[in-house]
Amino acid sequence: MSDIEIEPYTDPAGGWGSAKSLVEILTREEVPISGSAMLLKQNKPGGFMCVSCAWPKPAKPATFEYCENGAKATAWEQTRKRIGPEFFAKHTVAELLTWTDFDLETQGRLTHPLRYDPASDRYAPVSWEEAFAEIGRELRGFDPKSVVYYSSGRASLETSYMYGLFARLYGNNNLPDSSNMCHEPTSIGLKASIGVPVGTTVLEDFETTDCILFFGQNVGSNAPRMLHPLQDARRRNVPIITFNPLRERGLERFTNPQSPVEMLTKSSTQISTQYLQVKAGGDIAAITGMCKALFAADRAAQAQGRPRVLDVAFIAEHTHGFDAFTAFCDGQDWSVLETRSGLTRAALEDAASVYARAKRVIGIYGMGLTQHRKGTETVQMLVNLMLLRGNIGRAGAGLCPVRGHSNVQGQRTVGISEKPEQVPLDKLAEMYAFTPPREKGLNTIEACEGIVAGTVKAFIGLGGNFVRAIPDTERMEQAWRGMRLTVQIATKLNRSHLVNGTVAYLLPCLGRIEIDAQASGPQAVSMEDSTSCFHGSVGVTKPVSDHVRSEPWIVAGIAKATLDPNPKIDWDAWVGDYAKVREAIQATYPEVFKDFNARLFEPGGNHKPLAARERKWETETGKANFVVPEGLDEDPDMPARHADVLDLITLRSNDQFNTTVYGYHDRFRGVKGTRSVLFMNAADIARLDLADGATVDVVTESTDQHVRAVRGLRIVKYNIPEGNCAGYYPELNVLIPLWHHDEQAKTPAAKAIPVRVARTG
Ligand SMILES: Nc1nc2c(c(=O)[nH]1)N[C@H]1C(S)=C(S)[C@@H](COP(=O)(O)OP(=O)(O)OC[C@H]3O[C@@H](n4cnc5c(=O)[nH]c(N)nc54)[C@H](O)[C@@H]3O)O[C@H]1N2
Ligand SMILES: Nc1nc2c(c(=O)[nH]1)N[C@H]1C(S)=C(S)[C@@H](COP(=O)(O)OP(=O)(O)OC[C@H]3O[C@@H](n4cnc5c(=O)[nH]c(N)nc54)[C@H](O)[C@@H]3O)O[C@H]1N2
Ligand SMILES: [Mo]
Repeated sequence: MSDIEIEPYTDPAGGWGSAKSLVEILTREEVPISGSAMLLKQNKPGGFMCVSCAWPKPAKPATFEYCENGAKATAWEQTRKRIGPEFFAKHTVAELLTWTDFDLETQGRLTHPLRYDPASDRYAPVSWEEAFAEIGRELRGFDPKSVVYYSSGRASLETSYMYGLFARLYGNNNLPDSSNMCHEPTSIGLKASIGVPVGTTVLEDFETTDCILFFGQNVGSNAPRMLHPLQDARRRNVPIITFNPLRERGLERFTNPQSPVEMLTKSSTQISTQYLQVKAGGDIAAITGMCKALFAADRAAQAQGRPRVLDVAFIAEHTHGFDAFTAFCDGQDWSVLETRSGLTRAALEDAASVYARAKRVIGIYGMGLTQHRKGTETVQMLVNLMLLRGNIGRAGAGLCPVRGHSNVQGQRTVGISEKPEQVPLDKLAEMYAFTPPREKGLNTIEACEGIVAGTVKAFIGLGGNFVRAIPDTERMEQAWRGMRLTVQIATKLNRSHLVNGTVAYLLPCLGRIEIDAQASGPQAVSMEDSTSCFHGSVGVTKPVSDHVRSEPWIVAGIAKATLDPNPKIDWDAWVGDYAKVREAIQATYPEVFKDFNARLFEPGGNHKPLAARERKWETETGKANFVVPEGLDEDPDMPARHADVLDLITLRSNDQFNTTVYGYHDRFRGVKGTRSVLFMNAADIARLDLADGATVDVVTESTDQHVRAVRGLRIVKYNIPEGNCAGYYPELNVLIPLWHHDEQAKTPAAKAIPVRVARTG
């Protein structure tokens, strides 16, 4: 770790800072810059799909269709560094548990299958045959309901289909996914509101939109390629109204690092035309304010005989619940809306009038809306706003939830779901001649509750870093060790591999960028992007070691060792030729995956049909539903709170991918050399008698008896609303109570955690 430097960053997102940061990581991971020819194949038909975010891959890609953080993810996976048996012989698990997330992953790629040896407290090499035999023997001994099959959102459609099928053949729907911690409020909220569980926009919609609303997504760090369509939209003078408690650099200014002219002239584009620093959890109030302003403008227009502001024809033909929603908005008091949102009436009226002038509006959002106690309602509130002017189901308009992992949406599409009703179980029963379990499975929070209660006894992880990503780290780590079996399929070492069950395996797999050679030759895999387009992906580099295996091969290996043979499933044939898995996927979902193999490399991807795009509403009412929120309160069960309690936002730096910490430089926020910081508003610092740069402890304000604390954070005075503070995930996950989740989707409410801050000591 280098010395700590904290100073505000004034350059735009992208630009020279991005180019420099990229060279740094390629050098550190010993990926030759010339070898970055690899990067030229990123996100191109016939090349590999980025392992970072899920932003769509354009049909006409740029020469360099990657961003700083996508290239970092590539370098991180394709590092020359390796950790083999010698490393594990040298370090006990107890010792490794004292290392940081960065130190663990930066050791390099896992090269051998490993089994935990309790006697020496070390991981030791084991053959694949022995590993599968013991895992199979163990799995056969459990009640199927007590086993959890987690996926982290990166594995391909092919692997995911096999994995989901395996869990059901085994006898449960316990298929939690990182999506449970991420966009589950989208899956639930949008399905109930408009009949599809995903966004309704595609990349082309950005070319014709004339207004963008941007809620709670940090584009500069977490989906930087999206800055290109945003920059194009700004060049057409499209207003972008941003709602975010923090002034994020990428939402302010952007220099395209791939434009020589912009780089040489140091020119940049202003991204947001209005920047509304809403309070954490204040979006329901903010959107209610905008709706209220629209209703008022509509009534004024009617009174004066001008054209209506609301799209009354759309509302009448296509929606349900309009009157109740009108009554809800009419019943809200402006002063309460101002307090709850932290925004002025004038600012909200202004935003509403820009929205009302636009014919085609896109609503973009990320974790700032979903990771709340009322996450699902907040997403539905954005839908309500869009419905008022018919902004769903036509070109240039719609909803754009920015998904996280590169195939998280796709995993749901092919059956990774704890909700049996989302899976064509009858079809699976017919195809594979078995009786699929019908009982609802465990989602992430329920799996955690089961682990605490001792009812979950085994955990299989297809990627990810579950123990680090979930809330209540300390409690969960303790409970975790009570499990009998933990199996982790992974590329790099992380903390979840060290907090292990009695019998523990760590199985190294190929990354997507590597050549995956099977019986029929090199294989392609596929994924679904944020805009519901499927893309093929082909590995281009030599595998990191002769002992690593592909994810489909590993899943098949565990399945064969665990299940009785099924004459309808030839796991080996699937592994030998992934095109056969795609045929099975197509047979299971004929409409979604029509001509799947033939269309695998279609430029821009193969878009799946979405009823809402055609204004067909597959909801209970057969209409698009206005959904009235229960109230404006972010946290329904906190008792009247003391003025000293702040709402803590946990978020990502520009130098990480989720729990993968690439380094200690959050360039855009001006923090270098440390992640132990707490961003605070100057007025709060003064009121609580603290000081910029002071060291503080943060303690969760909770209604239960557990003490949750993080000690020794350094205060960074920051432009953030009074009453809010912010710091980094996953280090602060210890502060989130397990029960602090969205009421409907059970997504951990990582964006507004009530805490107290006090000087250390
Ligand atoms: N480089 C990189 N790319 C990534 C990831 C990564 O870690 N690194 N992670 C991937 C994954 S899995 C995901 S889910 C996405 C995550 O991408 P984001 O959705 O951008 O997630 P966060 O970094 O958590 O930031 C959320 C943003 O919401 C704002 N915010 C917080 N609370 C509120 C609120 O109450 N209201 C509003 N309006 N805004 C709020 C924060 O200030 C922050 O700018 O990115 C994906 N892409
Ligand atoms: N406080 C707080 N908590 C959060 C969030 C937050 O904003 N705040 N965000 C939540 C969100 S949105 C998400 S998506 C989750 C993320 O939770 P996860 O998806 O579980 O975590 P990741 O950090 O993405 O997982 C990283 C690990 O994946 C493994 N890996 C990488 N590539 C591959 C691969 O190709 N195959 C396999 N098998 N393994 C691979 C590596 O071993 C690496 O260490 O965290 C959630 N937790
Ligand atoms: Mo995510």
